[in-house]
Order: sequence, then C-alpha cells, then structure tokens
Amino acid sequence: MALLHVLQFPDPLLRNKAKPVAVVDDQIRKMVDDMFETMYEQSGVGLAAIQVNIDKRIIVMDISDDRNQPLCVINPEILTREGVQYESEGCLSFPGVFDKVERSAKIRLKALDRDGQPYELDAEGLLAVCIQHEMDHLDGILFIDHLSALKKDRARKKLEKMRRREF
Ligand code: GNR
Ligand code: NI
Repeated sequence: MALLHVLQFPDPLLRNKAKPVAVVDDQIRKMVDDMFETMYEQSGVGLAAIQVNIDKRIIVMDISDDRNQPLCVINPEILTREGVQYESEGCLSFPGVFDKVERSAKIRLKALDRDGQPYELDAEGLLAVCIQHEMDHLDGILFIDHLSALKKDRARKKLEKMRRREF
C-alpha cells in the first residue's frame, strides 16, 4: 500500500471530472486500498479519487468512531433524495475551513463495491452528507462552491493566512 498526496485548493486538478470505472480489477483495488490508507492517515471520513489526482469515480469512506467500517463506493448514483439538512462540513483539500452546506437529508445510493458487485444503500445524517460531498468532488465541485460569495471569500482568505503562517 502507499500514501497518496492530497491536492489542496486552489489546485486546478480538483476541478477535473472523474470518469466511470469500466472494470473493477486489481489495479482499481490497489487504488482503493491506497485511498483508504491515505484517508485513515489524514483522519478524514471520506476521500474522493479526484483529491489524489485519479480521475475515476471512486470514493472511500468511514464515518465510524472506531475507524473500522470502510465503505468503498465506485460509480455512485443517487437513486432518490428526501428532505434537506444543513450540517457543518470540512474538506481535506481545505484544511481549517468549516461551514454549513445544504444537502439532501436522506438518499438512496447505488454503487459498486471493491469486488465490482452492485449494491444499494440508504443513508442519512453524516453518511448522506459525506456521500454528497464526495460525489461533488467527482464532478469537480468543492463544498465552498455551495457557500455565498462572502463566505467563499472568507474561506479563501483564511486558507491564505494559514499558508503564510506555515512558510
Ligand atoms: O474528513 C472529512 N470530514 C467531513 C466532515 C463533514 C462533511 C464532509 C466531510 S468529508 C472530509 C474529507 C474530505 O475532504 N473528503 O472529500
Ligand atoms: Ni472533500
């Protein structure tokens, strides 16, 4: 397994659109495993392939406290949506920036697992938020794109300020 580099805003590669996985083979499984290792190492609850410069529709997630419930999501599709929720989100590509984003409250997801087998999953709460956040990444969309122009500007400035302190 290998740790992957997580792209940071405003890297233009984060705006790439990911392509569907044609066949879930050993090469894809290696990407999935490397993505899990990277997500756990960074203490994220999810990671989209676009964030590690892989333009494929692959997401890994684990919203459990014990970090022992990996969920592999390949070629995701949202079948149904219900209601709205408004929860604070963060992003590994935006360290230090958190803000509330409007998302569907309940979704039904269809995807392929690590073996290429199709499954469906009902999600709500953080899991539903995370799936929608990660699926946005696959289309080159970042959570700050959902914020008002003012908040977006504030988030950008906060990131710039943090970076100046680092160097
Ligand atoms: O680690 C993450 N936490 C998080 C919290 C609330 C809503 C979404 C997320 S996803 C984020 C990891 C990440 O950037 N995935 O793309
Ligand atoms: Ni993110």
